Amino acid sequence: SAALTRRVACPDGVNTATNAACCSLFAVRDDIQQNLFNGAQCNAEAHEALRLTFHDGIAISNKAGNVGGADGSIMLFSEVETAFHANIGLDEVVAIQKPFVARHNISAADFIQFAGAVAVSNCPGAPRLPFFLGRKVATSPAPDGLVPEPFHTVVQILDRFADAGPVGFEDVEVVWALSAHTIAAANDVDPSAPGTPFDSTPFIFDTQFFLETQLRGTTFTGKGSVQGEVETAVKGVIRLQSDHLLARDTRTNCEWQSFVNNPQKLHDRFIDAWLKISLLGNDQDALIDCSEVIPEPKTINVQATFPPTLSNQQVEQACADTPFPVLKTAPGPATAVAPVQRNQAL
Ligand code: HEB
Repeated sequence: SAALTRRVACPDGVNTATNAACCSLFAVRDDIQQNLFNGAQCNAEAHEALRLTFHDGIAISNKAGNVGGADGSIMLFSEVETAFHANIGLDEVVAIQKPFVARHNISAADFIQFAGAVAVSNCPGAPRLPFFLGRKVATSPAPDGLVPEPFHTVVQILDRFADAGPVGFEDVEVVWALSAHTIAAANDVDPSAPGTPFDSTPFIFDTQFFLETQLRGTTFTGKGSVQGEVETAVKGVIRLQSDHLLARDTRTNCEWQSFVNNPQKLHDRFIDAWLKISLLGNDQDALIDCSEVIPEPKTINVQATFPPTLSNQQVEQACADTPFPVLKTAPGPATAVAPVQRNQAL
């Protein structure tokens, strides 16, 4: 109907929006694209912005009465929460993001999720994430122990997600959410190798992460054998023990494999899982849909490929129902994947 499509002119004189409340987000978007993501890049700051959405959102427990969630507590009570072991490294991210919140009319709760959605839009191949405005704002810090660690068991991780919010997450939804590790690196798992990516293409939102984690591990990047890390199949890449185990556990292995070379599923399910994370502690119906402010990501057309010299022979087949897809091997010799650098121009 006309009522649903009618747009309002924003006070900035440039933009229009379906809801006037979304107007202020255009300036926030333009500021972070320029000054946080260094010209709309899928850089380390963008990766960190996505990680922050998870660490703020997941800190809610059904057992403890569903206080918190995506409420900005990780920023508003950063002295408390960034000292938690699972939040290692996020003190810097929060410090970098705080001035943006200060100079715009937006809550920390909304800003964290908004910045994460914009960040993902900078990564070629990514889905366009939805953004809803108007979250409840934290009045106290989250308790410690609610953010999963890479050295946790599969049962611990699945139980934690199942307890996040009144509805919780199903086992398959945990796999969906982990698509985020396709644009990710670790700085603090092994501090001797900062910026070590989780797959060979940390600047592209593709399915390589699901493929590469299913390969037999043969080597460590960095000093190796630290808590939460297992061997990787690809030089220059780090594999979290948690990702390795979820790729192999009977509760999650077929779902994991189903993402390999399936970018459409990657899009659809990541939107579902991430939206849920971004709304934890809130009622979607009480928020305003401002998704139109999120940029449209660049599309890509890539086939999943085994990294050079590797093939179906290196697959540690875990899913009993379906054979692993038959895929080509990328040409050339095995070279080490480069670390993700801070302030890297891509
Ligand atoms: Fe994540 C990163 C763990 C989930 C997103 N991770 C990360 C790391 C770790 C993790 C350990 C590294 C850190 C450093 O720096 O060192 N996760 C984890 C676990 C889990 C997870 C255990 C559960 C299973 N994530 C997740 C999710 C998300 C994420 C769900 C979203 C959604 N992460 C992320 C990102 C990153 C990470 C984005 C990257 C960051 C950078 O690059 O910096």
